[in-house]
Amino acid sequence: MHSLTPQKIAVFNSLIDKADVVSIVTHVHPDGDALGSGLAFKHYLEQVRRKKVFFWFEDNYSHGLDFLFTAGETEYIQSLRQDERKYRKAMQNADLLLCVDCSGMSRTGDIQKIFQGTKMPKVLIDHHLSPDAGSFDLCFSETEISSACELCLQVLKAMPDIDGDTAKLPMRCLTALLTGITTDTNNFANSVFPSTLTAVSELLACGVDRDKVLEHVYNEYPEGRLRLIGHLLDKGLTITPEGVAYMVLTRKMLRKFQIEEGDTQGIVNLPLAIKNVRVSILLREEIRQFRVSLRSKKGTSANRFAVEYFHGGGHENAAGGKLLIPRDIVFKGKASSYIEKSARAFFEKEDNQ
Ligand SMILES: [Mn+2]
Repeated sequence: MHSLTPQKIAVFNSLIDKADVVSIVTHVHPDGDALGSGLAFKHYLEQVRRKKVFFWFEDNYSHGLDFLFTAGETEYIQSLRQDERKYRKAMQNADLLLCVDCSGMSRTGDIQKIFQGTKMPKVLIDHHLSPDAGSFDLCFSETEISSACELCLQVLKAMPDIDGDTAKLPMRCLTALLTGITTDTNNFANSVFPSTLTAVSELLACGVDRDKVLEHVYNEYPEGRLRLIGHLLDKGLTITPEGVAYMVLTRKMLRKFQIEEGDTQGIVNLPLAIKNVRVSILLREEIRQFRVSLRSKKGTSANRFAVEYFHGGGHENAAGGKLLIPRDIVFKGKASSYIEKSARAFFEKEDNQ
């Protein structure tokens, strides 16, 4: 664990000491790991270090993650969203910026603009490939780890006031961490390392309610999500000869099945259950672009596919990107042929290596 040296922890600890107000940011379209790692630090900084904390993220999250927030917090976030100037100013005047679960500020969306040129120290805690370490004063980055939440737990445990004792962390912090580890490993189906199970074992020993996390995250979807999955798998799934499975989720479908932001999470994993599928791609229609999610089986790089054909990246077997209209395809009806062409080119290269 080379990113977690005592020197770096000491620097981070003194940056926290010197700060009264801390801003935390994470990636757009936040998932369980993004919210979990941001909230874990929020609760630690507020309850253990007595700091004022602003945690901000663009877009809404899946309803299954609502339980991470109290009703008052949700209301507060909504009120801030209505008064953009207020939160922008508050975040901009912070003494320390913490960026979690993204490889750099460019992944945080619009919010990045307000931190450009600001002088406050900036710290990155992340587990993606190729982090933008140069833009941060301090960087904790590991890729051989399940999630940002697992890395956050290691950093938090190394803090002098926690001193290796997970039980000293607030319960809401621990619940947030378990949520991120659970969702980023797809409920312990991928990216599980020995350290992951050790971390989770500690969280459970401290009394985190895993049943409650699972119930909220996996068993509270709206009905439309399951019906949409049925529709997509039956009518909208194509598998190329190279083993690339793809599905295109149109705005019309989202409307028909009453699907909200966040409710499509996990759908991209499903085609990997098919024997000859090596990569699964889900396109989601937006304005003048498709948002792209990619998953791959071991031995095939979703990251490389995303970098080469979708202006994106992420992890070796889970990545994301965009398909731009008209830059990549002339109109949205060309998405299928773009994927099929990319699949051929990608595997021609890959299989010749
Ligand atoms: Mn993550």
